[in-house]
Amino acid sequence: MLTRTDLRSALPSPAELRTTLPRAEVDVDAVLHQVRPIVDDVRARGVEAALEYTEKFDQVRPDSVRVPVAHLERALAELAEPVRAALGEAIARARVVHNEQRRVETTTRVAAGGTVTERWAPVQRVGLYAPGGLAVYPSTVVMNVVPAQAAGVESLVVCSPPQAEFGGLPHPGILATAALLGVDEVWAVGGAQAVALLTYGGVDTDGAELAPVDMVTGPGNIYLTAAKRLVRGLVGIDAEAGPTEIAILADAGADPAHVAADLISQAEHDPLAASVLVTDSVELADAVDAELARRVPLTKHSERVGTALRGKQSGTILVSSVDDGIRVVDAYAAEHLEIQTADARAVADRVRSAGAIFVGPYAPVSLGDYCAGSNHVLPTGGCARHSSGLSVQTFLRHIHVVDYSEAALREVAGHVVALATAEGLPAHAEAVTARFPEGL
Ligand code: HSO
Ligand code: ZN
Repeated sequence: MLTRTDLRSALPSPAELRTTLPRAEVDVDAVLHQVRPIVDDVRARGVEAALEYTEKFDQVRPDSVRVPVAHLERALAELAEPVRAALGEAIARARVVHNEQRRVETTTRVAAGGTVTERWAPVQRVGLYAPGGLAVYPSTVVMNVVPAQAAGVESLVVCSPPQAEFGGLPHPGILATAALLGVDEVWAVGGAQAVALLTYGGVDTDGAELAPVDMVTGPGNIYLTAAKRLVRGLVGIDAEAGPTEIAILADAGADPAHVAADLISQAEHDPLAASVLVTDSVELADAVDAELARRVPLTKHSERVGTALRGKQSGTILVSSVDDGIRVVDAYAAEHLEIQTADARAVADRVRSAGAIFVGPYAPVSLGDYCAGSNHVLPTGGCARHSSGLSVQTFLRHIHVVDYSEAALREVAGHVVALATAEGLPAHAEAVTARFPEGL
């Protein structure tokens, strides 16, 4: 079922691997021209424009953008008890992990009387996007909100498209999760119009202010990603999210049933999802294919899964050793990487690029999707080479606070003057010498 690429005779260089390895092509630039007019229109006409696009794309017009709090409370009251308990556990575990990531201020004494303090300040207001449609994931609301709250973000708005079948409200699972997390501001708006409204703010149908945010995070389809790309700079954004990916580095000792189940699990998200097996064992690759052939027809979303597994973004990569396998997964920089080899922890410790690493036979990606305590909003499309998933850090800015006494400035003044002069910026030098009229 998985297309094979045989790299056993010669391993391409890391740069060549980037183009050899299977990967979905997502051309965000290609939809920018469709998204830009929507963003511009919402900027110009605010809520009225956002509601028109909502009617057009979601086939529903909510009474107001902001969802009345009573609807959040009702959704929470109506949430099935096992789901409420599971979300509670997911939230508790994520909070333990993310609260520990909080930063402490550090002050460095650079010279006598001269210090630089690195102070951490949360982004003040954040918009967290939760998709609708096929991808209504309360767990993603958890994964966005928990780090923002742990960072100390004062003001949070969860944004999710209204759904006709829920009377023009976002999915009740999203509303209930927001309530469970203590978020009382939810906007019923989705897509590019949501990103624009979050960025520019507006006035709701009842005259209430919809305050603009400083940052927009959360996954979405290509149009949402394009909108985030357009407003980037005006607001902060997290890494651009593409279709989800799982790579599994496995040796002959891995259980093919587990490997197949995990490859299927992420393929379930999206026909464009990528499931990649990297192994030094042809026997394992054959056994995984047999397991896939057995399991795919039986799984609920078998069509979507089959499309994803047969797509050019998925496949098996045969390598001659686990060492080469590490080189391959490093070049691929998967959103999710499972290590199912002997000494899995030691192998995991050698990997340099992945959104998250799942070690050994009892850490399937599904665990991380919900209840590991780790975050599941992770860089896709190879972005793990330069970016990280959501964390407390995402929602923090550091501010360098420079505090020098007269003596400390005097001590280094000659160097500042020399550098300013060398750069042809005498006014910079004078800003220092002006403080010492009697000379340095
Ligand atoms: N695996 C997805 C997250 C998710 N899974 C949500 C289930 N629900 C991207 O990391
Ligand atoms: Zn998932």
